[in-house]
Amino acid sequence: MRLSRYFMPILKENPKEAEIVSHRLMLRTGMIRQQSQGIYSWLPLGKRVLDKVNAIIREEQNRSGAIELLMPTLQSAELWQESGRYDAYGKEMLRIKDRQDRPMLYGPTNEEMITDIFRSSVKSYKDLPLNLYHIQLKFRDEIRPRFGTMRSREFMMKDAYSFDLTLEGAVHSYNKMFAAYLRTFNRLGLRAIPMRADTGPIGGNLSHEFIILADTGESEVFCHKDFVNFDIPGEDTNFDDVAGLKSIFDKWTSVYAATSEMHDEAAFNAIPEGDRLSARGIEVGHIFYFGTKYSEPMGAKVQGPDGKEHAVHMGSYGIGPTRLVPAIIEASHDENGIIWPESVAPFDVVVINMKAGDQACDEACETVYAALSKAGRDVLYDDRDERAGTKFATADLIGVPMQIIVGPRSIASGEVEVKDRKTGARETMTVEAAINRLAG
Ligand code: P5A
Repeated sequence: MRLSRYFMPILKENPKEAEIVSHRLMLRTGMIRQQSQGIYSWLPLGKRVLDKVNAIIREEQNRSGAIELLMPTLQSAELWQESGRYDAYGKEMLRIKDRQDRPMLYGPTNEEMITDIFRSSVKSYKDLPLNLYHIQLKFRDEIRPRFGTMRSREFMMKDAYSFDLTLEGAVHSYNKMFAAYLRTFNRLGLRAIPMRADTGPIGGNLSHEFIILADTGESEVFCHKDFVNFDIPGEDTNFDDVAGLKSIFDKWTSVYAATSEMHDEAAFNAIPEGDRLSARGIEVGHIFYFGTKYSEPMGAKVQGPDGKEHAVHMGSYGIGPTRLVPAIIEASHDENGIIWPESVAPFDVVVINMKAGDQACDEACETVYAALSKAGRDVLYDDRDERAGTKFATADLIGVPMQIIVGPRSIASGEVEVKDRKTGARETMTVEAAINRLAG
């Protein structure tokens, strides 16, 4: 991508309305734009990151055996009347009427709709277990939307829904998502801690929130320090291995961790003082087991091996991609801007032409840009007619992991500088060596 032809509306000043660093940096780099309170457009740079986050979420959901579909944002009120949640959900639900005066709503979550899909076609236990997910926009008319896309009214969610014949089956489905979440957040460069959590309007009594520790987080959390040393399940995790997945769950829930709603002061104080961690955190995921709360009233039943009808045991599992992007920034930035983990960086490499218009610089930049693009890297080429200092500041601000700096003096001897955004380490090498280094 040539920056001169791209759309990246960078702000020179720090936006006043932004209270936390991720919100400030997302606005300054032109990743997002507020359209009305708590409702955002994702501009091209932000969209690239969001897509990469979603691709990792999708890969790990698929790996665990979940199956992707896509449900609509608008739902009929009737479904919610069946489950009893239409009235119970309160003012957070945006209620609308269509031209025939039929009550509709902008979905805040999809338990009812997926239960309706399930009951319309699954009739036998032989078709279980089943886990269906989508990545879709949601709307919750939050009282206090704030911190940009961290807590917005319209936001994206990956929501998965599991169906099992028995409680034991449902617990295994829960453990699959538990392990998939540990892998997902780790690949996003984050250490998420699963904590016992309140279930709120979703329901049930088994639930974990996945929390990233950050001073700017909205949740107050309490846990044992040991979490930093726990192993993340590997790529070769067998998601059909019931005992194996249970041991992952048991390990990660073996030491104390709870959000303030579930906090048990006595249990926390039983931890040796030096091992206690009382901190703030960002909830990036939340998983629930709620049994037959929806399947019973909505008639989602299957025939069991005993020939009888059984309401299915269900769970639901959410991740917030549009919250994860700012959460990653909260965890990874410095005074000059964002430092993207490689896995979600909007570009892998930025090529900085210090003197656009200089023949040797232009040619070297074109060579590097073409070669790295051909090698499959996402390359941003800063070919703008701007001062070198402005270009360096932009590259640091937008946080692309590697920079190739092409200046008239060094290119005269066939050399460029390669800079690592995270460490700041710089190395001078030939154009060819730089290409080889960054192509892989
Ligand atoms: C689980 C999937 C649910 O809604 N139903 C379907 C269950 N859970 S939840 O905890 O309420 O939300 C899941 C995740 O969505 C993100 N999230 C938000 N992100 C941005 N702005 C918001 N206002 C917002 N509300 C929820 C969080 O990451 C949460 O863990």
